Amino acid sequence: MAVSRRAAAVKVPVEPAGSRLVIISNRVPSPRERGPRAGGLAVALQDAIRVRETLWFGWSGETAAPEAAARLVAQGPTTYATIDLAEADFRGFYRGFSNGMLWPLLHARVGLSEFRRSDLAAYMAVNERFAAALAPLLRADDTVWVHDYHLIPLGAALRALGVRNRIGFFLHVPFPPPALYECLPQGERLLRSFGAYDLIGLQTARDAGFLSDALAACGVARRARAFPIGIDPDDFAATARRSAGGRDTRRLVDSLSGRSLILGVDRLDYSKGIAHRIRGFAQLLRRFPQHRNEVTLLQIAPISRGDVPEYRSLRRELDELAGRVNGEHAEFDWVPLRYLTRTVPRNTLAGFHRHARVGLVTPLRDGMNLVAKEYVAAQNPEDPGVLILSRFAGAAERMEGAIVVNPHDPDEIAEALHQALTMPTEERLARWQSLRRSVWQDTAAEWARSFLAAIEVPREALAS
Ligand code: GDG
Repeated sequence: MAVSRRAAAVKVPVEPAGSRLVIISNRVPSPRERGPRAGGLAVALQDAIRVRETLWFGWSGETAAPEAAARLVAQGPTTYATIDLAEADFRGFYRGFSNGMLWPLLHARVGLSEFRRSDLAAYMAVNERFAAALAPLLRADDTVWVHDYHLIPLGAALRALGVRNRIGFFLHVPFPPPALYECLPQGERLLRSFGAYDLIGLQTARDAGFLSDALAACGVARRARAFPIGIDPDDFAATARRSAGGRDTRRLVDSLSGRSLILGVDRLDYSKGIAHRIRGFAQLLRRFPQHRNEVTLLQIAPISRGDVPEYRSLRRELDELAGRVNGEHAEFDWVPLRYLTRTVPRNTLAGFHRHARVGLVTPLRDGMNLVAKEYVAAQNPEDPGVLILSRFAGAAERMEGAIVVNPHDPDEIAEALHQALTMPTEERLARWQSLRRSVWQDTAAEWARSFLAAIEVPREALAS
Protein backbone atom coordinates (compact mmCIF):
# COMPACT_ATOMS: atom_id res chain seq x y z
CA MET A 1 0.00 0.00 0.00
CA ALA A 2 1.25 3.45 -0.81
CA VAL A 3 2.41 5.44 2.21
CA SER A 4 0.64 8.79 2.33
CA ARG A 5 2.82 11.81 1.69
CA ARG A 6 2.01 13.21 5.11
CA ALA A 7 3.17 10.02 6.85
CA ALA A 8 6.37 9.97 4.82
CA ALA A 9 7.14 13.58 5.77
CA VAL A 10 7.11 12.91 9.53
CA LYS A 11 8.89 9.54 9.47
CA VAL A 12 11.40 9.10 12.32
CA PRO A 13 14.94 9.56 11.00
CA VAL A 14 17.12 6.42 10.76
CA GLU A 15 19.06 6.28 14.02
CA PRO A 16 20.91 3.85 16.24
CA ALA A 17 18.65 2.77 19.11
CA GLY A 18 18.54 5.26 21.97
CA SER A 19 20.83 7.75 20.35
CA ARG A 20 20.15 11.41 20.90
CA LEU A 21 20.53 14.18 18.36
CA VAL A 22 22.56 17.20 19.44
CA ILE A 23 22.07 20.31 17.31
CA ILE A 24 24.33 23.30 17.70
CA SER A 25 23.50 26.59 16.03
CA ASN A 26 24.57 30.11 16.86
CA ARG A 27 21.09 31.13 17.98
CA VAL A 28 18.72 28.93 19.90
CA PRO A 29 15.15 30.19 19.80
CA SER A 30 14.24 32.02 23.02
CA PRO A 31 11.20 30.59 24.86
CA ARG A 32 8.94 33.21 23.24
CA GLU A 33 10.22 32.33 19.80
CA ARG A 34 9.94 28.55 20.09
CA GLY A 35 7.59 27.90 17.25
CA PRO A 36 7.67 29.22 13.70
CA ARG A 37 9.73 32.39 13.31
CA ALA A 38 11.60 34.31 10.62
CA GLY A 39 14.94 32.73 9.64
CA GLY A 40 15.48 29.75 7.39
CA LEU A 41 17.52 27.60 9.78
CA ALA A 42 15.02 27.73 12.63
CA VAL A 43 12.10 26.99 10.32
CA ALA A 44 13.82 23.98 8.73
CA LEU A 45 14.97 22.51 12.04
CA GLN A 46 11.51 22.81 13.59
CA ASP A 47 10.33 20.40 10.94
CA ALA A 48 13.25 18.05 11.41
CA ILE A 49 13.45 17.55 15.20
CA ARG A 50 9.83 17.06 16.12
CA VAL A 51 10.23 13.31 16.44
CA ARG A 52 13.53 12.60 18.18
CA GLU A 53 15.09 13.25 21.57
CA THR A 54 17.16 16.34 20.89
CA LEU A 55 19.53 18.64 22.73
CA TRP A 56 19.68 22.05 21.00
CA PHE A 57 22.68 24.07 22.11
CA GLY A 58 23.66 27.65 21.31
CA TRP A 59 23.79 31.29 22.29
CA SER A 60 20.92 32.60 24.41
CA GLY A 61 20.72 35.91 22.54
CA GLU A 62 21.82 37.71 25.74
CA THR A 63 25.05 39.56 26.32
CA ALA A 64 26.11 39.24 29.95
CA ALA A 65 29.12 38.16 31.98
CA PRO A 66 29.19 34.52 30.90
CA GLU A 67 28.82 31.65 33.34
CA ALA A 68 30.69 28.40 32.79
CA ALA A 69 27.67 26.07 32.57
CA ALA A 70 24.80 26.14 30.07
CA ARG A 71 21.20 26.79 31.17
CA LEU A 72 18.85 23.92 30.34
CA VAL A 73 15.12 24.10 29.59
CA ALA A 74 13.18 21.01 28.49
CA GLN A 75 10.20 21.26 26.15
CA GLY A 76 8.71 18.02 24.83
CA PRO A 77 11.42 15.84 23.29
CA THR A 78 13.80 18.82 23.01
CA THR A 79 16.08 20.26 25.68
CA TYR A 80 17.37 23.75 24.95
CA ALA A 81 20.80 24.55 26.38
CA THR A 82 22.05 28.11 26.13
CA ILE A 83 24.99 30.23 27.18
CA ASP A 84 25.36 34.02 27.28
CA LEU A 85 28.23 35.82 25.59
CA ALA A 86 30.25 38.73 26.90
CA GLU A 87 29.55 41.95 24.98
CA ALA A 88 33.08 42.15 23.49
CA ASP A 89 33.01 38.48 22.38
CA PHE A 90 29.61 39.00 20.82
CA ARG A 91 30.84 41.99 18.87
CA GLY A 92 33.97 40.26 17.55
CA PHE A 93 32.44 36.84 16.94
CA TYR A 94 28.98 37.74 15.64
CA ARG A 95 28.96 41.24 14.28
CA GLY A 96 32.65 41.21 13.35
CA PHE A 97 33.94 37.92 11.97
CA SER A 98 30.68 36.00 11.28
CA ASN A 99 28.56 38.75 9.75
CA GLY A 100 31.14 41.38 8.82
CA MET A 101 33.68 39.02 7.22
CA LEU A 102 32.37 35.50 6.56
CA TRP A 103 28.81 36.29 5.43
CA PRO A 104 29.88 38.69 2.62
CA LEU A 105 32.84 36.48 1.63
CA LEU A 106 30.71 33.33 1.38
CA HIS A 107 28.14 35.29 -0.67
CA ALA A 108 30.87 36.43 -3.08
CA ARG A 109 30.79 40.05 -1.86
CA VAL A 110 34.44 40.40 -0.86
CA GLY A 111 34.22 44.16 -1.27
CA LEU A 112 31.77 44.36 1.64
CA SER A 113 33.86 42.21 3.97
CA GLU A 114 35.95 43.64 6.76
CA PHE A 115 38.68 41.65 8.47
CA ARG A 116 40.17 42.32 11.89
CA ARG A 117 42.52 39.95 13.69
CA SER A 118 40.74 40.70 16.94
CA ASP A 119 37.43 39.55 15.37
CA LEU A 120 38.99 36.27 14.25
CA ALA A 121 40.42 35.79 17.75
CA ALA A 122 36.94 36.36 19.26
CA TYR A 123 35.43 33.93 16.71
CA MET A 124 37.88 31.18 17.69
CA ALA A 125 37.44 31.94 21.41
CA VAL A 126 33.64 31.77 21.25
CA ASN A 127 33.82 28.46 19.41
CA GLU A 128 36.08 27.18 22.20
CA ARG A 129 33.62 28.45 24.80
CA PHE A 130 30.76 26.68 23.03
CA ALA A 131 32.83 23.47 23.04
CA ALA A 132 33.73 23.77 26.72
CA ALA A 133 30.09 24.31 27.76
CA LEU A 134 28.74 21.58 25.48
CA ALA A 135 31.27 18.79 26.10
CA PRO A 136 30.05 17.94 29.65
CA LEU A 137 26.46 17.58 28.34
CA LEU A 138 27.34 14.98 25.71
CA ARG A 139 26.58 11.27 26.00
CA ALA A 140 28.85 8.75 24.32
CA ASP A 141 26.39 7.76 21.59
CA ASP A 142 24.98 11.23 20.75
CA THR A 143 25.09 12.29 17.12
CA VAL A 144 26.35 15.87 17.04
CA TRP A 145 25.21 18.15 14.19
CA VAL A 146 26.82 21.59 13.93
CA HIS A 147 25.15 24.30 11.84
CA ASP A 148 26.46 27.11 9.76
CA TYR A 149 29.28 29.54 9.24
CA HIS A 150 29.40 30.88 12.80
CA LEU A 151 30.60 27.53 14.07
CA ILE A 152 33.05 26.11 11.52
CA PRO A 153 35.83 25.46 14.10
CA LEU A 154 33.49 23.98 16.73
CA GLY A 155 34.14 20.37 15.67
CA ALA A 156 37.89 20.82 16.05
CA ALA A 157 37.39 22.53 19.44
CA LEU A 158 35.29 19.54 20.61
CA ARG A 159 37.90 17.06 19.37
CA ALA A 160 40.57 18.99 21.29
CA LEU A 161 38.52 18.30 24.44
CA GLY A 162 38.51 14.57 23.68
CA VAL A 163 35.00 14.30 22.19
CA ARG A 164 34.86 11.17 20.01
CA ASN A 165 31.20 11.24 18.93
CA ARG A 166 30.07 11.37 15.34
CA ILE A 167 30.12 15.06 14.43
CA GLY A 168 28.53 16.41 11.26
CA PHE A 169 28.53 19.95 9.87
CA PHE A 170 26.06 21.65 7.54
CA LEU A 171 26.77 24.96 5.83
CA HIS A 172 23.50 26.78 5.05
CA VAL A 173 25.14 29.45 2.93
CA PRO A 174 27.11 29.10 -0.31
CA PHE A 175 30.83 28.42 -0.55
CA PRO A 176 32.79 30.59 -3.01
CA PRO A 177 35.32 29.57 -5.67
CA PRO A 178 39.02 29.56 -4.64
CA ALA A 179 39.89 32.99 -6.07
CA LEU A 180 37.42 34.54 -3.62
CA TYR A 181 38.01 32.30 -0.62
CA GLU A 182 41.72 33.08 -0.83
CA CYS A 183 40.92 36.66 0.20
CA LEU A 184 40.23 35.48 3.76
CA PRO A 185 43.33 36.04 5.90
CA GLN A 186 44.30 32.80 7.68
CA GLY A 187 41.63 31.06 5.63
CA GLU A 188 43.61 27.79 5.69
CA ARG A 189 43.27 27.64 9.43
CA LEU A 190 39.49 27.53 9.05
CA LEU A 191 39.68 24.97 6.24
CA ARG A 192 41.87 22.68 8.32
CA SER A 193 39.29 22.69 11.10
CA PHE A 194 36.82 20.97 8.72
CA GLY A 195 39.01 17.87 9.17
CA ALA A 196 37.34 17.27 12.55
CA TYR A 197 33.96 16.45 10.95
CA ASP A 198 32.77 12.98 9.95
CA LEU A 199 30.34 14.44 7.42
CA ILE A 200 30.21 17.87 5.74
CA GLY A 201 27.02 18.94 3.98
CA LEU A 202 26.25 21.90 1.71
CA GLN A 203 23.11 22.89 -0.15
CA THR A 204 24.21 22.23 -3.73
CA ALA A 205 26.62 20.06 -5.70
CA ARG A 206 28.32 23.21 -6.95
CA ASP A 207 29.04 24.57 -3.46
CA ALA A 208 30.09 21.13 -2.20
CA GLY A 209 32.52 20.97 -5.12
CA PHE A 210 34.09 24.34 -4.26
CA LEU A 211 34.57 23.38 -0.61
CA SER A 212 35.90 19.91 -1.47
CA ASP A 213 38.47 21.47 -3.80
CA ALA A 214 39.53 23.99 -1.16
CA LEU A 215 39.90 21.20 1.41
CA ALA A 216 41.95 19.06 -0.96
CA ALA A 217 44.20 22.02 -1.75
CA CYS A 218 45.19 22.36 1.90
CA GLY A 219 45.55 18.65 2.50
CA VAL A 220 42.30 17.93 4.40
CA ALA A 221 41.07 14.44 3.48
CA ARG A 222 37.34 15.21 3.46
CA ARG A 223 34.78 15.61 0.67
CA ALA A 224 31.73 17.77 1.15
CA ARG A 225 28.36 16.46 -0.10
CA ALA A 226 25.11 18.08 -1.21
CA PHE A 227 21.99 17.82 1.00
CA PRO A 228 19.41 20.28 -0.36
CA ILE A 229 17.29 21.73 2.44
CA GLY A 230 13.54 22.18 2.02
CA ILE A 231 10.32 22.95 3.87
CA ASP A 232 7.35 20.95 5.17
CA PRO A 233 5.25 21.50 2.02
CA ASP A 234 2.09 19.76 3.23
CA ASP A 235 2.02 21.95 6.29
CA PHE A 236 2.71 25.15 4.35
CA ALA A 237 0.09 24.27 1.71
CA ALA A 238 -2.53 23.64 4.42
CA THR A 239 -1.66 26.92 6.15
CA ALA A 240 -1.94 28.77 2.83
CA ARG A 241 -5.34 27.24 2.08
CA ARG A 242 -6.65 28.19 5.51
CA SER A 243 -5.15 31.62 5.53
CA ALA A 244 -6.23 32.56 1.99
CA GLY A 245 -9.81 32.93 3.26
CA GLY A 246 -8.72 34.74 6.43
CA ARG A 247 -8.95 38.39 7.37
CA ASP A 248 -5.46 39.56 6.32
CA THR A 249 -5.55 38.00 2.85
CA ARG A 250 -9.07 39.35 2.28
CA ARG A 251 -7.90 42.82 3.29
CA LEU A 252 -4.97 42.55 0.89
CA VAL A 253 -7.15 41.28 -1.97
CA ASP A 254 -9.73 44.04 -1.42
CA SER A 255 -7.01 46.67 -1.44
CA LEU A 256 -5.66 45.45 -4.79
CA SER A 257 -8.99 46.18 -6.56
CA GLY A 258 -8.45 43.36 -9.07
CA ARG A 259 -4.78 44.15 -9.82
CA SER A 260 -2.26 41.28 -10.05
CA LEU A 261 0.01 40.78 -7.06
CA ILE A 262 3.77 40.28 -7.39
CA LEU A 263 5.25 39.19 -4.05
CA GLY A 264 8.78 39.38 -2.63
CA VAL A 265 9.63 38.09 0.86
CA ASP A 266 13.18 38.31 2.23
CA ARG A 267 15.14 39.23 5.30
CA LEU A 268 16.48 42.72 4.66
CA ASP A 269 19.89 41.52 3.47
CA TYR A 270 22.13 42.64 0.62
CA SER A 271 22.47 39.04 -0.59
CA LYS A 272 18.76 38.98 -1.43
CA GLY A 273 18.96 41.45 -4.32
CA ILE A 274 16.01 43.56 -3.18
CA ALA A 275 17.28 46.74 -4.85
CA HIS A 276 17.91 44.88 -8.13
CA ARG A 277 14.40 43.50 -7.94
CA ILE A 278 12.83 46.92 -7.42
CA ARG A 279 14.83 48.27 -10.38
CA GLY A 280 13.60 45.33 -12.50
CA PHE A 281 10.03 46.11 -11.49
CA ALA A 282 10.48 49.78 -12.41
CA GLN A 283 11.82 48.63 -15.77
CA LEU A 284 8.67 46.53 -16.29
CA LEU A 285 6.55 49.66 -15.80
CA ARG A 286 8.67 51.61 -18.29
CA ARG A 287 9.04 48.98 -21.00
CA PHE A 288 5.67 47.23 -20.74
CA PRO A 289 3.25 50.09 -19.98
CA GLN A 290 0.23 47.78 -20.37
CA HIS A 291 0.97 46.65 -16.78
CA ARG A 292 0.80 50.17 -15.37
CA ASN A 293 -2.04 50.45 -12.89
CA GLU A 294 -2.62 46.68 -13.34
CA VAL A 295 0.03 45.24 -10.96
CA THR A 296 1.29 45.80 -7.44
CA LEU A 297 4.64 44.63 -6.05
CA LEU A 298 4.40 43.83 -2.35
CA GLN A 299 7.89 43.54 -0.89
CA ILE A 300 8.06 42.24 2.67
CA ALA A 301 11.58 42.68 4.06
CA PRO A 302 11.82 42.34 7.85
CA ILE A 303 14.85 44.14 9.26
CA SER A 304 17.69 41.81 10.09
CA ARG A 305 21.12 42.44 11.69
CA GLY A 306 20.14 46.08 12.13
CA ASP A 307 23.27 46.68 14.23
CA VAL A 308 25.71 45.80 11.40
CA PRO A 309 26.65 49.02 9.50
CA GLU A 310 26.25 47.48 6.01
CA TYR A 311 22.65 46.60 6.83
CA ARG A 312 21.88 50.10 8.01
CA SER A 313 23.15 51.55 4.75
CA LEU A 314 21.19 48.96 2.74
CA ARG A 315 18.07 50.09 4.54
CA ARG A 316 18.73 53.72 3.62
CA GLU A 317 19.32 52.72 -0.01
CA LEU A 318 16.04 50.80 -0.18
CA ASP A 319 14.04 53.54 1.53
CA GLU A 320 15.27 55.97 -1.08
CA LEU A 321 14.78 53.62 -4.02
CA ALA A 322 11.24 52.65 -2.99
CA GLY A 323 10.34 56.34 -2.62
CA ARG A 324 11.84 57.18 -5.99
CA VAL A 325 10.09 54.36 -7.88
CA ASN A 326 6.73 55.25 -6.36
CA GLY A 327 7.31 58.96 -6.94
CA GLU A 328 8.10 58.33 -10.59
CA HIS A 329 5.42 55.78 -11.44
CA ALA A 330 2.49 56.17 -9.04
CA GLU A 331 -0.88 57.55 -10.17
CA PHE A 332 -3.22 59.40 -7.86
CA ASP A 333 -5.19 56.13 -7.47
CA TRP A 334 -2.34 53.57 -7.63
CA VAL A 335 0.90 53.00 -5.74
CA PRO A 336 2.96 50.38 -7.64
CA LEU A 337 5.26 49.31 -4.79
CA ARG A 338 4.28 48.48 -1.22
CA TYR A 339 7.37 48.06 0.91
CA LEU A 340 7.24 46.74 4.51
CA THR A 341 10.23 46.29 6.82
CA ARG A 342 8.22 44.62 9.55
CA THR A 343 7.82 40.88 10.17
CA VAL A 344 4.53 39.43 8.95
CA PRO A 345 3.04 36.36 10.73
CA ARG A 346 3.84 33.11 8.95
CA ASN A 347 0.25 32.10 8.25
CA THR A 348 -0.52 35.54 6.84
CA LEU A 349 2.50 35.20 4.55
CA ALA A 350 1.24 31.82 3.34
CA GLY A 351 -2.11 33.34 2.36
CA PHE A 352 -0.37 36.20 0.54
CA HIS A 353 1.78 33.70 -1.40
CA ARG A 354 -1.32 31.84 -2.49
CA HIS A 355 -2.86 34.98 -3.85
CA ALA A 356 0.30 36.21 -5.62
CA ARG A 357 0.27 35.86 -9.42
CA VAL A 358 4.08 36.00 -9.36
CA GLY A 359 6.61 34.95 -6.69
CA LEU A 360 9.68 37.11 -7.28
CA VAL A 361 12.82 35.57 -5.74
CA THR A 362 15.96 37.23 -7.03
CA PRO A 363 18.90 36.86 -4.62
CA LEU A 364 22.37 37.76 -5.89
CA ARG A 365 23.61 34.67 -4.06
CA ASP A 366 21.74 32.33 -1.71
CA GLY A 367 22.57 28.95 -0.15
CA MET A 368 19.12 27.55 -1.00
CA ASN A 369 16.22 30.02 -0.48
CA LEU A 370 13.19 28.58 1.24
CA VAL A 371 10.87 31.37 0.16
CA ALA A 372 10.90 29.98 -3.40
CA LYS A 373 9.72 26.62 -2.05
CA GLU A 374 7.09 28.21 0.19
CA TYR A 375 5.69 30.12 -2.79
CA VAL A 376 5.30 26.88 -4.77
CA ALA A 377 3.76 24.98 -1.84
CA ALA A 378 1.20 27.75 -1.22
CA GLN A 379 -0.28 27.80 -4.74
CA ASN A 380 -3.78 26.79 -5.68
CA PRO A 381 -3.23 23.63 -7.81
CA GLU A 382 -6.03 24.65 -10.17
CA ASP A 383 -4.78 28.17 -10.74
CA PRO A 384 -1.10 28.41 -9.74
CA GLY A 385 1.08 31.49 -10.02
CA VAL A 386 4.51 31.72 -11.61
CA LEU A 387 7.87 31.58 -9.80
CA ILE A 388 10.67 33.85 -11.01
CA LEU A 389 13.94 32.60 -9.54
CA SER A 390 17.51 33.86 -9.60
CA ARG A 391 20.02 31.46 -11.10
CA PHE A 392 22.22 32.29 -8.09
CA ALA A 393 19.86 30.75 -5.52
CA GLY A 394 20.81 27.18 -4.60
CA ALA A 395 17.13 26.38 -5.19
CA ALA A 396 17.62 26.94 -8.94
CA GLU A 397 19.76 23.79 -9.18
CA ARG A 398 16.68 21.57 -8.75
CA MET A 399 13.65 23.76 -9.48
CA GLU A 400 12.99 23.45 -13.17
CA GLY A 401 9.70 25.09 -13.97
CA ALA A 402 10.69 28.49 -12.61
CA ILE A 403 11.52 31.35 -14.95
CA VAL A 404 15.23 31.62 -14.19
CA VAL A 405 16.84 35.07 -14.33
CA ASN A 406 20.16 36.78 -13.82
CA PRO A 407 19.17 39.39 -11.23
CA HIS A 408 21.98 41.75 -12.25
CA ASP A 409 20.03 42.70 -15.38
CA PRO A 410 16.88 44.78 -14.65
CA ASP A 411 15.71 44.19 -18.23
CA GLU A 412 15.83 40.45 -17.73
CA ILE A 413 13.71 40.78 -14.57
CA ALA A 414 11.27 43.04 -16.45
CA GLU A 415 10.97 40.55 -19.32
CA ALA A 416 10.46 37.64 -16.91
CA LEU A 417 7.74 39.61 -15.10
CA HIS A 418 6.01 40.35 -18.40
CA GLN A 419 6.26 36.69 -19.41
CA ALA A 420 4.84 35.59 -16.04
CA LEU A 421 1.99 38.11 -16.07
CA THR A 422 0.89 37.07 -19.57
CA MET A 423 1.58 33.31 -19.32
CA PRO A 424 -1.20 31.04 -20.66
CA THR A 425 -2.89 28.85 -18.03
CA GLU A 426 -1.63 25.62 -19.58
CA GLU A 427 2.01 26.67 -19.29
CA ARG A 428 1.47 27.92 -15.74
CA LEU A 429 0.01 24.55 -14.76
CA ALA A 430 2.81 22.57 -16.43
CA ARG A 431 5.54 24.66 -14.81
CA TRP A 432 3.93 24.44 -11.40
CA GLN A 433 3.51 20.64 -11.65
CA SER A 434 7.22 20.33 -12.23
CA LEU A 435 8.05 22.71 -9.34
CA ARG A 436 5.65 20.88 -7.09
CA ARG A 437 7.46 17.58 -7.66
CA SER A 438 10.76 19.08 -6.59
CA VAL A 439 9.38 20.87 -3.49
CA TRP A 440 7.63 17.69 -2.30
CA GLN A 441 10.78 15.66 -2.96
CA ASP A 442 13.40 17.89 -1.26
CA THR A 443 11.62 18.48 2.06
CA ALA A 444 13.06 19.55 5.43
CA ALA A 445 12.30 16.07 6.75
CA GLU A 446 14.11 14.40 3.85
CA TRP A 447 17.07 16.75 4.27
CA ALA A 448 17.47 15.82 7.95
CA ARG A 449 16.78 12.13 7.29
CA SER A 450 19.36 11.85 4.54
CA PHE A 451 22.04 13.79 6.45
CA LEU A 452 21.54 11.67 9.58
CA ALA A 453 21.40 8.45 7.56
CA ALA A 454 24.74 9.38 5.98
CA ILE A 455 26.44 9.98 9.33
CA GLU A 456 24.78 7.23 11.38
CA VAL A 457 26.58 4.39 9.63
CA PRO A 458 29.17 2.06 11.15
CA ARG A 459 32.36 3.99 11.97
CA GLU A 460 34.42 2.17 9.36
CA ALA A 461 31.97 3.29 6.66
CA LEU A 462 32.26 6.99 7.48
CA ALA A 463 33.94 8.56 4.49
CA SER A 464 37.24 10.23 5.13
C1 GDG B 1 19.58 30.77 5.36
C2 GDG B 1 20.25 30.79 3.97
C3 GDG B 1 18.85 28.84 3.28
C4 GDG B 1 10.96 35.90 5.89
N1 GDG B 1 10.28 37.02 6.19
C5 GDG B 1 9.36 36.67 7.09
C6 GDG B 1 9.48 35.31 7.35
N2 GDG B 1 10.47 34.86 6.60
C7 GDG B 1 10.88 33.44 6.53
C8 GDG B 1 10.63 32.87 5.17
C9 GDG B 1 11.57 31.66 5.16
C10 GDG B 1 12.72 32.18 6.01
O1 GDG B 1 12.25 33.30 6.77
C11 GDG B 1 13.89 32.67 5.17
O2 GDG B 1 14.57 31.58 4.66
P1 GDG B 1 15.54 31.70 3.40
O3 GDG B 1 15.95 30.34 3.03
O4 GDG B 1 14.80 32.37 2.30
O5 GDG B 1 16.74 32.66 3.81
P2 GDG B 1 17.76 32.88 5.08
O6 GDG B 1 17.07 33.44 6.26
O7 GDG B 1 18.85 33.75 4.52
O8 GDG B 1 18.32 31.43 5.43
C12 GDG B 1 19.31 30.25 2.90
C13 GDG B 1 18.35 28.80 4.71
O9 GDG B 1 19.29 29.37 5.64
C14 GDG B 1 18.07 27.37 5.16
O10 GDG B 1 19.19 26.57 5.03
O11 GDG B 1 17.80 28.45 2.41
O12 GDG B 1 19.95 30.21 1.64
O13 GDG B 1 20.67 32.12 3.64
O14 GDG B 1 11.01 30.57 5.79
O15 GDG B 1 9.29 32.55 5.00
N3 GDG B 1 8.69 34.64 8.20
C15 GDG B 1 7.72 35.36 8.85
N4 GDG B 1 7.56 36.69 8.66
C16 GDG B 1 8.33 37.40 7.79
O16 GDG B 1 8.15 38.62 7.63
N5 GDG B 1 6.92 34.72 9.70
